[in-house]
Amino acid sequence: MNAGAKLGAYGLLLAAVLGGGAAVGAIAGPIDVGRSTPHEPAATSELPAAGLLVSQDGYTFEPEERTTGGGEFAFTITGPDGSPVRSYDVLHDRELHLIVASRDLQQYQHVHPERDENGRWTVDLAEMPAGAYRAFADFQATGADQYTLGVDLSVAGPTPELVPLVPRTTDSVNGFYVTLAHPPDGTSTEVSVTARRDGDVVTTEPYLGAAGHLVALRDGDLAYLHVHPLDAEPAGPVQFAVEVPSAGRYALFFDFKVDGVVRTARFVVDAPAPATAAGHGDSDDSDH
Ligand SMILES: [Cu+2]
Repeated sequence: MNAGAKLGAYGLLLAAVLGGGAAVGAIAGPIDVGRSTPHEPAATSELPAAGLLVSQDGYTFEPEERTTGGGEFAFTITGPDGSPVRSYDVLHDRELHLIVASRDLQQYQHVHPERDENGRWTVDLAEMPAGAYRAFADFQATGADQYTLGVDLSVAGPTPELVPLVPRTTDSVNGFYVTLAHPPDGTSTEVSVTARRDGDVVTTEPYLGAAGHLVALRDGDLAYLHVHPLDAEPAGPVQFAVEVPSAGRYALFFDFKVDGVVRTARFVVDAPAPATAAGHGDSDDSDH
């Protein structure tokens, strides 16, 4: 394994690639995002937001139950031939990443199910408050593209009042104080994150083949963003590139490992409008 925490800067850079513009408005999630811009849509969105479809190119995310109170969650990914996929490529150290987030983006779990020889995946989920959830399966069947398929789940019970999602750049998690800074920029959003324990900056341990794992979900429809770690080494700033499909509010969930324990810090940021969109005043040399 790896040594314990070392002193050092600990950061995260989030580069928002704001290319898709309003074209993403054509991809309707189960809940209307209500944020489509009034501008002319860009010609194409080369990287449509993931996680909005339960089935894509013949691959389908099929949970055995659509309600959960925690405990075992079982599902299969069926392939174009209709049978469960039984051969996967490894992405970020795992064959499949399962993310469960509440619709209000207050609850989050990132777990790694186990697969049996028949292609049935099972994992124990922690208990979650009543409400509406979405589960995401991020995987790459051997010989196919990478997909992130999403399905709605519910946790029965009296639903608590909806908590509004407000920007937040600090989080406290199990003795760690984690801060996020992102200097505003017209064409990208750069974010650096520092985790401290007892006032000392800590360096994360390798987790899922990188210095940490970041998932970004869009407020409104829970679009699941493509995130690419830019640094494999935990020492020094940790950098990610996040392909933001539209201006809007995003929740960022940063899984980091220290002393062998994985923890999650949660932030909320407002990504700027794409510089190429008409009427955005911050960039005057756009070529569109
Ligand atoms: Cu994972």
